[in-house]
Amino acid sequence: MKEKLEQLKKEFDKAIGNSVKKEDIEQIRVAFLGKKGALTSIMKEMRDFSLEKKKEVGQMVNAMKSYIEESVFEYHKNIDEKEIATRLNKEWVDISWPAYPAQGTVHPVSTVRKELEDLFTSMGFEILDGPEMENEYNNFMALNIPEDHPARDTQDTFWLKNGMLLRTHTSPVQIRGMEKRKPPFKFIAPGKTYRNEATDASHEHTFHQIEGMVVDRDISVANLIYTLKAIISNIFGREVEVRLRPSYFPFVEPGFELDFRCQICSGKGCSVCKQSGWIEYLGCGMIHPNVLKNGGIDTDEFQGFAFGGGIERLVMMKYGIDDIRHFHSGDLRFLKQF
Ligand code: FA5
Repeated sequence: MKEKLEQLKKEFDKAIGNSVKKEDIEQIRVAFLGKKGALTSIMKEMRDFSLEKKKEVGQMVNAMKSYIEESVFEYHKNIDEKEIATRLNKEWVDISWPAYPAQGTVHPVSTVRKELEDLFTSMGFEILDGPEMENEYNNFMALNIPEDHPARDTQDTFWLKNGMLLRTHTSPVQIRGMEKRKPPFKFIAPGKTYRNEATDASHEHTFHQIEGMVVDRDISVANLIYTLKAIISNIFGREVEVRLRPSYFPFVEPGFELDFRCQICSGKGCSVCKQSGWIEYLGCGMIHPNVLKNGGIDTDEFQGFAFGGGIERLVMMKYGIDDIRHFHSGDLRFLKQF
């Protein structure tokens, strides 16, 4: 048996020594270790051996098996290394080469959002962030919108299986902001919002809003109007006709809406402004005392104003974009213009 194994080793060494391809090595492995392989046949012969002989021969067979397995592994490794070396000789990377300039462009919504943030911070506002997955309390209840309130119908909601929702507006950040601050304070909260509604030239299911909140002593509607006018004239860098009209939001009293003269049709009427000549841009007003109380604020001493506007609509008016759906289209011809 010992001679047989030595002979097998010689045959194996000869076979593997001549192989240069991985497939050849695999064939050799099967020829020696496979079900019908040479070493496997020797192992079958051991069945009739005495226990003592089995033990003695078994050790030799196992040693031979390990030798073949290790050799196969080494040969595979050598071939891999040779292949890598050949590739490295042919292909090379000059790590001192400068990086290519970025190919993309900044999304127009991000550009205007940044402009808004810079403007507001220059006026002393903090920037707050809030989660897009919100709870019902912050999105509705704490904003004076109980469960059966008709105002919920104006913001069709994506409810989640875990009982939470995708925030329908940035106003829940008002609640989060108040809980962590003592007045006086002023902050903005830009971010993504979601509504389960049909899309058209001026409505998306996913869009951005910017919320603003100012709480201090002696705050009035005049402060609100001044702030909004300052922001709008800076963002456009030109005169844009706006109008403020009374409106209703349960979390402000009195409440208003601010509209732009439609910049797409110069007020003549088009699909974006639904032939009205005006684009609704934001809701605003003096913060309702119930909301301030929900935020733990003493309403005898402090008042405040709040506003929430759609960033896409602002970008549309600024650049004359005639359909809000372009923003999420991923169309490079659109995006490369900015
Ligand atoms: C609100 O979301 C209130 N939270 C705003 C507010 C804040 C009022 C603070 C008072 C005080 P409204 O649903 O009207 O209100 O939305 C505000 C703005 O978001 C709209 O004027 C519009 O510019 C934008 N907007 C609303 N729905 C959409 C939509 N589906 N697609 C694109 N923009 C939208």
